[in-house]
Amino acid sequence: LHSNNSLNQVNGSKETITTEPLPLCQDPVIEESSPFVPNITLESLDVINDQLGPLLEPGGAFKPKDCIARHHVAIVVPFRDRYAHLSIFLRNIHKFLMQQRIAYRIFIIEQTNGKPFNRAALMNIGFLEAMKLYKWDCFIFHDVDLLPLDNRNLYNCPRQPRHMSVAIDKFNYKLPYRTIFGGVSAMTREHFLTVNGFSNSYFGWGGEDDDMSNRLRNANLFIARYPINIARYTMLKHQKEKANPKRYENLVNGINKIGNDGLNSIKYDIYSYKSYPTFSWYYAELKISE
Ligand code: UD2
Ligand code: MN
Repeated sequence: LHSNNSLNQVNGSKETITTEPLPLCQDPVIEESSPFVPNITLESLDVINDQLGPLLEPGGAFKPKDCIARHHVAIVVPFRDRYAHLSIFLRNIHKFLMQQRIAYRIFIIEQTNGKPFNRAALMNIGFLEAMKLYKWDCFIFHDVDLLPLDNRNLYNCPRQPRHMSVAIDKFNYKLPYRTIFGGVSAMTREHFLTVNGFSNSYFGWGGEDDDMSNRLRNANLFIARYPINIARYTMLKHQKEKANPKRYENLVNGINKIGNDGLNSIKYDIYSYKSYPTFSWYYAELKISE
């Protein structure tokens, strides 16, 4: 409420100027199929930052202007050495998300050189760093090379964890197997805390997503999914990473380690941090060993 005293003095009226409280945002309801067509031509990060920056708050954050967001979503992207994908991802994901009536911020968690890539540890770091900025209710863990293809794919967190990347062109738009949780997945803050985050034991390619799937089952959580015609994605081209030979062994032992391998055991330094117009960047050094 704002009352303008000087105005009252001048004309003697009791008039007050009030600001209506904003309504709560409504999730968009899209009945018909609504393709999102990503622009996958390469553009430099500088140009993307210049183009999209004015539409965003610094650090790649957004909230609707005309309503109060119902969902506060941290988008956490594990990253190293895929700059072409990063700029294509940013150019498209903001365009896609800005129309969803949610408040969100993009967290790019880059691993320093030295150790093999550890996607799961980076997501734990993303969770912890994001929580220092805001008490997000929803976390979406997102491969940098996946772009959504339908506007009905709403980026929020339902009662159960949601596997989002159900139908990817690379897998002929079919779910590879029932328990898959890799690619893009959504968990509430509570879900994530309940399972102690991801395991930090998976260095190199593979297994970390299945380990999370096991953690969820162990906590009596079930994987929800949008229908196959909505949860559609395209994967940008890349070479296949070398698979971690220990991934099966890790998976077998994983269930016994939930309580002491995860959010409560991750050790890292943030080597560098920067707020770019279209993303918040964390350069993280893992202090855990292979
Ligand atoms: C699958 C999963 C992925 C993960 C991975 C195994 C799907 C759709 N995707 O992806 O979620 O479980 O298998 O670990 O099921 N990355 C980098 N730099 C690297 C390596 C990886 O930035 O050097 C990041 C990047 O965000 C990438 C993601 O990690 O998209 C997954 O790695 P990938 O794309 O090489 O693996 P992929 O496609 O087999
Ligand atoms: Mn990939």
